[in-house]
Amino acid sequence: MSRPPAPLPLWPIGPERGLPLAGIAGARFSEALGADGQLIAAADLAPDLQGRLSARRPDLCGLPLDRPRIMGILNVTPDSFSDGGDHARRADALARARALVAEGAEILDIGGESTRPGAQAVPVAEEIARVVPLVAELRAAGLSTPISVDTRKAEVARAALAEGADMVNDVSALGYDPDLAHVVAEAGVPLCLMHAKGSPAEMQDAPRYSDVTAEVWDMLEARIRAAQAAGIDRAKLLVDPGIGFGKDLQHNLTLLRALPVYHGFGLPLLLGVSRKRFIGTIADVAAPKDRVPGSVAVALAAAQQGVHVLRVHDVSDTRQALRLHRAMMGQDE
Ligand code: HH2
Repeated sequence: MSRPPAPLPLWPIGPERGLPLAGIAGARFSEALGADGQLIAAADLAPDLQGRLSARRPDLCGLPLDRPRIMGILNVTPDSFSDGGDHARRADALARARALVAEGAEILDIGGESTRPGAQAVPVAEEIARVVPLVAELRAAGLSTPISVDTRKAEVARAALAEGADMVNDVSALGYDPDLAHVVAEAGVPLCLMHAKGSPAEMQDAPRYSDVTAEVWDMLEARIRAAQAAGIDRAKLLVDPGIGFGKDLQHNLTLLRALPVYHGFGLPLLLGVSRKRFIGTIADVAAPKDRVPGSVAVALAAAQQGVHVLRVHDVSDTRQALRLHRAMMGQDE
């Protein structure tokens, strides 16, 4: 299927019009924009596309996806681009996990391998040693917040799931480790498929697309099919256009404007923009930790477009912004 028309989100002023947008309470659309620029009334879209664009998504790890959810990032790496080394010691990681939950993180995304541009792969044993005892300790300490393991590797995912992780976030969309799909299928857990072009080591060496929105669509569609062929239930999948993964500034902006296109899969959308380089470039802010206002601005724009999960470092800032956004949408806390 080539990429379908993109629903145009409505700011909720006046009487409710059109169809619900991706099952987000208060969000609607009455028109969609076709790939060739034509406007199509929501009522004139094919019924199956109408359904995919507007249906409520299945709950994620027990969280209803009728509002954007906050995924707090916990990198237990020495070299992540914005917080590398901050939580490499176990005690610091445990404290950070608790702080993220206290600030309002609804899912924790724990990663033991940096995928920043230029990063080299981490050996499996090393990644397991960074991530898995931390998951076990968090569960032993009674933490009940859902945990996502951010890994491309089957063995890391298997070990983390065995210790109580609830989902897998794969920045290679099953393109790195052929066994990961089977681990996820067997465990029956949710899986985020993120688009990346190339591997972290060389992905920012002049990435090229003729139509980035369509190419990201096509790759995600192929990976959804591959996941299903491996026995993963489609209802367990999330998709993510992979901001900054083999994309230059213009590619990132094009994708951020086109986010509603990806509602055409009928799946939850996850987005990770927090502190990323394009924010520093546009706002002229060199230090990743100083990019919070820009990160929150993009998160809100994404929420407005019906994104279901926002992957962020700065949880309390994002939560405050989302609470105001919900109030403006006429929705209760
Ligand atoms: N971005 C990063 C890592 N994992 N997962 C998804 N689904 N989407 C993303 O955009 C995404 C991701 C990179 O950010 P970070 O974890 O902060 O840095 P690093 O890879 O250097 O650890």
